[in-house]
Amino acid sequence: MTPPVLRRALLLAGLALAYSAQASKPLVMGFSQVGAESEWRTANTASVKSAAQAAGIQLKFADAQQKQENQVKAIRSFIAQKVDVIAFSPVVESGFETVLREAKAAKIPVILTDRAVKVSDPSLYVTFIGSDFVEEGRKAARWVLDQAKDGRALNIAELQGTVGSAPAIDRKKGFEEVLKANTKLQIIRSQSGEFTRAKGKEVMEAFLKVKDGKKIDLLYAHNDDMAIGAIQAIEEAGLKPGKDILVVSIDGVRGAFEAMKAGKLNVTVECNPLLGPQLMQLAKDVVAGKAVPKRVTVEEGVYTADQAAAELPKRKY
Ligand code: GZL
Repeated sequence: MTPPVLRRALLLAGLALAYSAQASKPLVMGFSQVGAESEWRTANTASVKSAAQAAGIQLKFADAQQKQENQVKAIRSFIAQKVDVIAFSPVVESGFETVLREAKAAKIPVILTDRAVKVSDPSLYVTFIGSDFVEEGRKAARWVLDQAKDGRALNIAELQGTVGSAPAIDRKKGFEEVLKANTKLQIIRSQSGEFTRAKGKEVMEAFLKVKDGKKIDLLYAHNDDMAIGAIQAIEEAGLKPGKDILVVSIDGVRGAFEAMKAGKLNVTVECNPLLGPQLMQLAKDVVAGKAVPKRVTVEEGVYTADQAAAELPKRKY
């Protein structure tokens, strides 16, 4: 019969071992990424993966190839694997409520990164870290207003991002909100280029073929990749991008700085993809039960063609 003192010592030793094993077990994060559609996304994925490694977080990474059903499947899989935390960038705003309720029922905290969701119950996610897309749209429109200070009229073509996605909805909203200050500035063509170079080029080719007697003076693209595709279409139509057709876009990726340096893009509104380090710290705080803000924003600037050459060597993505 083990004496009570020895029994208690063995129990405490067992508890200490169990605790230290638990404490040394790496935090496991399930991450569902939109896809690999743009330079921005590539930089965002690299930031998430390198930050997870630096933070000692075990990352289960799933690329949804821009399909919502793949994101729902990935989140369900993370729930089944009993990860400690789920993080994802929702490809579109709606249609995630059911699977987020499943995560809540499984007591797995969810962090939104990059893009937001529309849900009836805000407790379905703990926090959202990402840019203010409405403000990005406003910044783009403010540059356009400045170009038209001399009273000129501008016909605008708009390449929208993925239909139903937060950046596409909000960048359009912010742009139109500011643009209405000048009725001579009119959006005459608008269609989704799905945030990709290929689709951006294809849609711009179609814009340029429309025979309605209206000349396109300016292109507003919701991301640099579509702008770069459209620039190719403009050149193939025998026009000078950045001059015959002014080009305004969003993201601030390296390709945009190269296009500005070449005089083919006029301005890019920065959208910071390097969310990895902040995301990993949020995950650790959430799992440790610490209070975190419901909304975490990121710092971003606006870069014009005259700044491109000096800025290019400094760009981190
Ligand atoms: C914005 C991000 C958008 C980028 C695009 O935070 O969701 O998706 O602007 C990317 O380049 O495809």
